Amino acid sequence: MAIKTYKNYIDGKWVVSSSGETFDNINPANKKEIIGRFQKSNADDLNKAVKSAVKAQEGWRNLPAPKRGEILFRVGELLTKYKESLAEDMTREMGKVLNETRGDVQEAIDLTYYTAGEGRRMLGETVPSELNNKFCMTVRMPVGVVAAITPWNFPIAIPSWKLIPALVCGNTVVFKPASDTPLSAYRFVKIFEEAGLPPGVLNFVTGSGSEVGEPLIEHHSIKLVSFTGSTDTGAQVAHKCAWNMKQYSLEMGGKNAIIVMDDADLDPAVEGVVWGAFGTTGQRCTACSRVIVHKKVIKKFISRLLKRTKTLRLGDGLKNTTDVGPLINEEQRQKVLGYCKVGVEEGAKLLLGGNIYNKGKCRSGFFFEPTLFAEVSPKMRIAQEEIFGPVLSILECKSLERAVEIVNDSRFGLSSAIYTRDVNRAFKAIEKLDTGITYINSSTIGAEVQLPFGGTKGTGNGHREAGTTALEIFTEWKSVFVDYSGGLQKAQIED
Ligand code: UN1
Repeated sequence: MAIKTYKNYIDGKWVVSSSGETFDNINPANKKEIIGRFQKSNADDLNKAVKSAVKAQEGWRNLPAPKRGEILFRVGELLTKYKESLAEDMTREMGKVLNETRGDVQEAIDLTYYTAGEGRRMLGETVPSELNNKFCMTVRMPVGVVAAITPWNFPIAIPSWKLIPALVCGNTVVFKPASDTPLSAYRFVKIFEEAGLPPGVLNFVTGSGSEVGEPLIEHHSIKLVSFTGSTDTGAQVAHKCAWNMKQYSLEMGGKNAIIVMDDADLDPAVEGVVWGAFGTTGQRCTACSRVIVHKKVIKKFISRLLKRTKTLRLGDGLKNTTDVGPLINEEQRQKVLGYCKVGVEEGAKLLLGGNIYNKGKCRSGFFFEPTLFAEVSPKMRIAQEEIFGPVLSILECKSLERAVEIVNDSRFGLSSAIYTRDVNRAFKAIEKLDTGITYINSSTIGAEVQLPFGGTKGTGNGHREAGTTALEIFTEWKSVFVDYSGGLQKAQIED
């Protein structure tokens, strides 16, 4: 079959890059399969995209918000209509199993329906004035042109967290997706086009971080950068934006942990840990990469966990016999392998896995064995650094207080969980765990869109995506004072 070449979307037109070059998008479950060719764009393309977003700004912000919301509702309908084929394309380019790519699209549908309704809410406040005959209120205004820079692990869900609220709030957008998953991003953009989004309101440019991402962040017309990705890149985004007085919202790494107390129901705890650690092949920022188990139950827990983890079947995510797909690319696989070596060197006990998986058809993909390390101590690198792969560290604790200390001894603060049947312990954990998300008797993954998503410390910069909190990122407040006294009234001044 001929390999299709996909274009950029600028000012409502599908156009090739002025570089004249493309890059290949490959299937991580079978690296010989080229899924498509995408534009290797450069600063010139990017400038055109920003220019088009600037041009479209006035018209889009003047369209009443409920009308903007209506277009986005159509996006939700089209995502629903194409859900299955979007999921299939996503599995082919990203590797995670079909059930999870369906979930990825579903998360975008949920987010879209939830957030499109903001077109008829976008609540401000009315508050009393200190003077008679004066009315005070707040209204939300668009920020301007937004840059959306997104990762490959949730190729449609995470872009939806940015594009949908940005657009409903009246901003225009330049969208640069990760180079490992441009097809899902392309299909998402096609849906906006089909839904009737006016030209220039959403622009799509594929290419590398250095050739597209950097000039995008630095472009003087970009008012806000919404970025999800690694903490190192996020820090660079922050520096650049701070220097140019731009706003930025960052969603970065995690080193999420599940606590299993001695009173926990162990079977659901094992299921929750396996789902959190090996779902999406461990490539979620919410993935469970540490489990902290009470001394009294650790032996039993480990034996059940080991048995359960051994049942996981690796393979092509398109097959319904597969539980765990490949990693995204060779670079990521080498990184994960490197961490497994570090774990052994540091003295952790390798219970399972620890290596590249090359059996049968998996030989042609970037597969890695589900890995369990026991006897991990809190300061080891495998207990501190984000691995972004199917590697779980098991740590021991003697009390809830100690378990909480271990969870919080991290530069990240995204998601945490505790398995316990004791309501007092559950509430203590909610109070003490320093993360943006906490689950009781559930895994660290699977946040729902109507709640804020994000984390403390090195995970973010204080913002939260999704929920109504997304509006805090994508709008500016305006405070309005209406004086209907017919004279001059002075606030704060005594007559
Ligand atoms: C991510 O890992 O980057 O909570 C996003 C979850 C998903 C989103 C994860 N709803 O696991």
